[in-house]
Amino acid sequence: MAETKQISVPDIGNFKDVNVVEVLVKAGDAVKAEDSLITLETDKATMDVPSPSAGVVKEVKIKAGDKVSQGSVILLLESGDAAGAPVAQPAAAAAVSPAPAAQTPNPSRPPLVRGGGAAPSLDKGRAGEGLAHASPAIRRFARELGVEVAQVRGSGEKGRVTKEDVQNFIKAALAQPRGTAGGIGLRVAEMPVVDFARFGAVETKPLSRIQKLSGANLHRNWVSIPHVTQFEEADITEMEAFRKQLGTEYAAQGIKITPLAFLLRAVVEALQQFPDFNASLDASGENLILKKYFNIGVAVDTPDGLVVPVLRDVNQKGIVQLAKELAEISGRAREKKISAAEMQGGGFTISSLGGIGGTAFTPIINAPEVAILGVSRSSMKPVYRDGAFVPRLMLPLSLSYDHRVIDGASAVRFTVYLAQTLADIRRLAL
Ligand code: CAO
Repeated sequence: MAETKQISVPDIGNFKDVNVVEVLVKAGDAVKAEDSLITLETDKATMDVPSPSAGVVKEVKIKAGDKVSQGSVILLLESGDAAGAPVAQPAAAAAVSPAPAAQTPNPSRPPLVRGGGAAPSLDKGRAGEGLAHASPAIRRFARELGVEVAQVRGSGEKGRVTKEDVQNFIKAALAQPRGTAGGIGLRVAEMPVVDFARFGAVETKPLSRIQKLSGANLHRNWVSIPHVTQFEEADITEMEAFRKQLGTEYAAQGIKITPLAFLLRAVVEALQQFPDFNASLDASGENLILKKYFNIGVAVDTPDGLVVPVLRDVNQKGIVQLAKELAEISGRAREKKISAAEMQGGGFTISSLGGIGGTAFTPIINAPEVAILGVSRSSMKPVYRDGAFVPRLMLPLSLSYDHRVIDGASAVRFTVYLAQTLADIRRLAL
């Protein structure tokens, strides 16, 4: 049975004749318990008065600009339930958000909720929302739509951001021309749509599922991270001699020892010396999370595209063990038998194209990691030593790094250290 109730301003502390800056509902609106009805503003704070119960607004008794105190009638609410929706006192108390309340200039201010009735929720603006003037309800509305209130121009009283302002902001964003990369404010010219068949025979080949998934990530990483690539050459003449020797010993057991197993160990060695390379920026972009574990992703080329399984705790494993795990995990990757969990938790990635060829390349960082090592094919080169050219096997390394986190000097120190470690693999035993 329907019942019409008067909803009035609850206890708002010592405030009297408080300015109504916004009326958020109109006659005919259906509201839920805790929906904001009006916004009040004192010289100290802005507060929303939530509805104590669900119902339909019959008549609004106040307008923006009115002055109200505790007990002033806000509106008539017809509830669908004779008993009225319960006024959830604990929830009402929770409506006073602790963080903004803590920012109230007068800490000895009495609590806003006493006894029954819904409490107004206070909001003085959150960090990052800068000087924007908006009620808690509008802030919530904007947050739900992913809009930063600080970016919205307020058209209300004293530059207050209204619901319409937020809606107009979204409309304007949606009306941006296609080709605008959202989120990072990058505007690029639209890609031309060309009918290639006008110039000769063509065939349409859909991208694989992996290509589509990794493509989106690669694109994001490429445009949002300032990449720099540092090149280096490591003298792996001795390492190769040792690898061949090991290879012969382990071939009987079916274990193939490739240069990548050595690289994994050497990279961990370098990461231990330079912890910033085994790290990620946190969500605020203001802190670096240093990882104390050494999980290394390895890019694996599969018929369906690139996948990056992660080898765990590489610091705790020897070359032979790593060679075994590499063969096993890259084999499973090619058979599409890698789980999502096996591709997570990395701190650094190696992309080795050395089995195929190449002299150098610029790998794309596997965000949120901050660096990736590209490896190309080793070749014999004349190296000038002690007054003469000597033939040495040189391995090209290409380290791409996030320049927000790593500076050029650190990057070259890292690659020099890595090259020295590979040149003298006795260091790996240290
Ligand atoms: N220089 C010279 N030879 C190399 C080498 C290098 N840097 N790296 C590997 N080789 C040799 C190996 O010793 C092996 O030689 P043999 O067959 O004579 O013993 C041969 O090349 C093939 O090696 P492999 O590729 O089977 O093994 P791997 O451990 O080097 O690499 C894996 C494993 C999974 C990383 C690799 O197969 C792969 O998929 N690489 C492609 C990664 C990729 O696509 N990256 C691109 C990312 S960006 O798009």
